[in-house]
Amino acid sequence: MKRRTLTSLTAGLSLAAGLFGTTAIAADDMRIALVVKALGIGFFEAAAEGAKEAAAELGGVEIIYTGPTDTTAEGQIEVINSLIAQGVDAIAISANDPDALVPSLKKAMSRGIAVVSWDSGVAPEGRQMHLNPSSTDLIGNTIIKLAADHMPDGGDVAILSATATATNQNAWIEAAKKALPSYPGVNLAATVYGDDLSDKSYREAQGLMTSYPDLKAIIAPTTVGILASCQAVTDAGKVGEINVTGLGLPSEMAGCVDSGATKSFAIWNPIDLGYSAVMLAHAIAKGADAAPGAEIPMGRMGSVKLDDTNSAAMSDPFTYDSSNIDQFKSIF
Ligand code: RAM
Repeated sequence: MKRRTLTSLTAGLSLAAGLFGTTAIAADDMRIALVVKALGIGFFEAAAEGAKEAAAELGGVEIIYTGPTDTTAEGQIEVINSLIAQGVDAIAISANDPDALVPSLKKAMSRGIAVVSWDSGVAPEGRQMHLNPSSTDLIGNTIIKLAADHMPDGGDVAILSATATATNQNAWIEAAKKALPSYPGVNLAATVYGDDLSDKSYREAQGLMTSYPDLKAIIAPTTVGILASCQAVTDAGKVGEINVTGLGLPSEMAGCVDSGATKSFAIWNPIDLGYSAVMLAHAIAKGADAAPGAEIPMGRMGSVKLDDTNSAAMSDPFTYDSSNIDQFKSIF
């Protein structure tokens, strides 16, 4: 009897779902939205792979991979509002701005949607927890060291970042500036913004070469910016003069390492990051307590312990150069 009731209920739901053009989901299924800075960025596509891996492992989880077409907070607000309307169970977001998204994410949380940020954070009042890829100070020091290691005589370097409001890049740049005094002779001449758009980043790199003719390195803490800078330096015939470094994907940077435009660069595993973000969003949506000191499991990645801002870090960045790039370029 009970079974028959359940069957007819399911049939009814399927019919209703069919009428509204959606797929019927079982009562304990969960929809987790992985919201990225913008669509079309290789780093986020790799994270989405990890997100899908987590969903398959958890079972009954659907991943909605979404984001605006450009790296703006306005675009992400539209995406968030539509996810609220769809009634997703959790939002895991890499933010284009720490503050601008807070009102819409607060609205999401007030409707019972679990909200976590990952990669690029949201201010604490707009999310339940934040997952950094790695320690901010470590990343800041790493990006300066990558340049300094190849500048025995010191000289000018410039940073080519993503957007001027990106939480992650701004935190890394601040940490890089703090680390600078440990590298005497290395002078940060300018910081410019390519908005994680290839063409804008390329033009900004060209501008740096014009404004600073003695530039020794471009440091781009963005996968889009580092690749565009490598292309600009290559096209300007300055390989060997200007070292392009920062944070990149081995799959995208292999040619730059082969040509010598990039001596070395760093990154953490973006697949693991997307996987971890989904594991955390799932745990919190299921009721895990996101409070300072709490330890939250994230599947094969172990667990993280939240600090007093409900943030945690995944793992250390890894450095790639001609000795190991071939091993990794087909992975991410
Ligand atoms: C770009 C994005 C992302 C950042 C990486 C390193 O893909 O800006 O947020 O973490 O670079």
